[in-house]
Amino acid sequence: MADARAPFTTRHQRLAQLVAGRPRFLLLTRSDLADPLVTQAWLRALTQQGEKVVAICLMDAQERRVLLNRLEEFTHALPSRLVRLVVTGLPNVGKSFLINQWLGRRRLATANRPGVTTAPTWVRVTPHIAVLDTPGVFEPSPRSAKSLYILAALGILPPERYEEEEVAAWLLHTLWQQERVRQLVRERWHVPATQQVEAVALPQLESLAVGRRLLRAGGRPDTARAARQLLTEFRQGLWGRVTLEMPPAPSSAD
Ligand SMILES: Nc1nc2c(ncn2[C@@H]2O[C@H](COP(=O)(O)OP(=O)(O)OP(=O)(O)O)[C@@H](O)[C@H]2O)c(=O)[nH]1
Ligand SMILES: [Mg+2]
Repeated sequence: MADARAPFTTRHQRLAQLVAGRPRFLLLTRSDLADPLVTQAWLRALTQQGEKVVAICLMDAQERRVLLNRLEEFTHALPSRLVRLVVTGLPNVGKSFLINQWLGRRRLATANRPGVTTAPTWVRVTPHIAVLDTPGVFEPSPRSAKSLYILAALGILPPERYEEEEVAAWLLHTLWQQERVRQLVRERWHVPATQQVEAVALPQLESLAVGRRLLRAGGRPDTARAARQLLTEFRQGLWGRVTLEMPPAPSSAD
């Protein structure tokens, strides 16, 4: 499983090698929070690369039913009496949540933060299918500063591994060019459209803190509180449906 808002960065790159030769599905979760047009483009690009891929909002019962029916159809076509599925991916992408929904009860711990599952657990979801829930795993080190910012912004990286102000400033800087996001954030933070907001990230954070009257003693903008609120609201989808990375351009063979 990976996050539809950053399908490249939130995908475990070595997994394809590790499970080579076995059937696998890629689920892009939180599709309700991603830009739908960009998600379509990702699905096309990944399908072209030979992936079996589905974008899904795991909160949507109908979408979950369609997915589970597809998985059941697939496993019933296999010769073995008991099919074992491993659900794997980075932290907080919804692995345990999906398995609970499949079971119809809260068998596994879930929460909207990384690092909830701490040990692999087998769960029998139907007489024919056993599923292994696994703790979210990271690659040994993030590939770049950008990938670290993306993982932090999406709530996949544990909070002790990043500075909230730095990540919120990066997010603002990255998304400020998008008119739709700019308008939403200005409105929510009471920064009038007429007021100049610097394109440089930290002063931007300061303008927003002032807009919401988040001030420290002495009247200085409280950028730490502004950053925390911005990140929380981004993760709740209050900046609109936003995808943080674009798919590769279609190959000429298409
Ligand atoms: N809006 C939205 N929220 C989702 C979606 N999928 C999962 N979530 C939320 O994400 C939370 C995290 O899910 P978990 O199942 O605990 O994540 P996990 O992948 O098991 O995480 P670790 O155990 O840390 O590896 C859930 O509690 C849901 O509230 C989705 O498609 N859309
Ligand atoms: Mg889990």
